[in-house]
Amino acid sequence: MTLENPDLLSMYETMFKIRTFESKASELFADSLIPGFVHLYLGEEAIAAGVCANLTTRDFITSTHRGHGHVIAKGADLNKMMAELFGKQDGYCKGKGGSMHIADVEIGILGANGIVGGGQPIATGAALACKMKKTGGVAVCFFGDGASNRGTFHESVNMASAWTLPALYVIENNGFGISCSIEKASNVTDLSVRATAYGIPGVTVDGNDVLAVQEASAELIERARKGEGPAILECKTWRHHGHFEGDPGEYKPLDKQEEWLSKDPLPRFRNYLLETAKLDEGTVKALEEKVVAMVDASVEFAVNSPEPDIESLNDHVYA
Ligand SMILES: Cc1ncc(C[n+]2csc(CCOP(=O)(O)OP(=O)(O)O)c2C)c(N)n1
Repeated sequence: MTLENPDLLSMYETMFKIRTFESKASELFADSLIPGFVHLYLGEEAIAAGVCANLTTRDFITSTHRGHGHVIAKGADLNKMMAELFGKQDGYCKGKGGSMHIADVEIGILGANGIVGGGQPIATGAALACKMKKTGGVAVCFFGDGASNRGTFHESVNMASAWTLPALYVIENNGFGISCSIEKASNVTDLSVRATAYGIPGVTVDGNDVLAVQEASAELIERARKGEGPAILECKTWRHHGHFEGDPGEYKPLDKQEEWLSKDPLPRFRNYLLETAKLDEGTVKALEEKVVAMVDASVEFAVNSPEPDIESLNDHVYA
């Protein structure tokens, strides 16, 4: 499928929104304005943007501890996200969940998740619901290479395959589970080969190439929608920062870090827009300025939001 310029620009907007929101979060965390843990998606933006370009509100996603990119790409509200990061009353979880618990069920965001692999059975259940209710929706499950070694991965993919569920399992292979390299954790080069064990398609793409991600996921999502069952998409990528903010990431080999920085998905796609899609620089710059203003506004919203009332400490915590 050839994308028209408005769709290309919209994917770039998503990527730039993630980059700007997270760069700001990194600064604010360093200034001690954001409490708790923050795991950034910087460098991996093309995956969420490329996959979610094929989804609508009837579709579901599950996310991870590194979830800002997924939820932004699925349409989450930046104000409510930033307020949640600040631990403020107007955040998605009224300030009680933080970065790893952002959810918006109305638009199909079934939650970031602090449990590695926790989204896999949830997405499988959502896919089963789509099938039983005949909504035509699909469930996309994002997770890392580390999570692809959990039992929940194998159980979920096997069930989805046996029941021909409309699910897509997206492995974001950034080379590390915390500081443990994928080479130490697995004996296969392309994690998508695991699909063979479940009799479903498995595809590996360059996760820093948003067009490759969009194209491969469009095909796998379309076949899931048509009732042809689940698939695995492995996107090879690299996280620019450490595992969490504050981790210097010294275990990342410098030559690899440099090689991947040269394949940064944002300038790469920006160049494509200007040179191949022939968009004019003014249009792209105007969009970038709009996004920067949105992110700045989200910080102002979060700063001005009240702290949660101490009386509400136990509200909405237990169901
Ligand atoms: C069930 C479980 N085990 C261990 C952890 C601790 N932990 C947090 S993130 C992480 C690594 C995850 O690696 P990966 O799935 O590759 O995602 P990435 O951080 O690279 O995006 C681990 C082991 C956890 N949160 N949950």
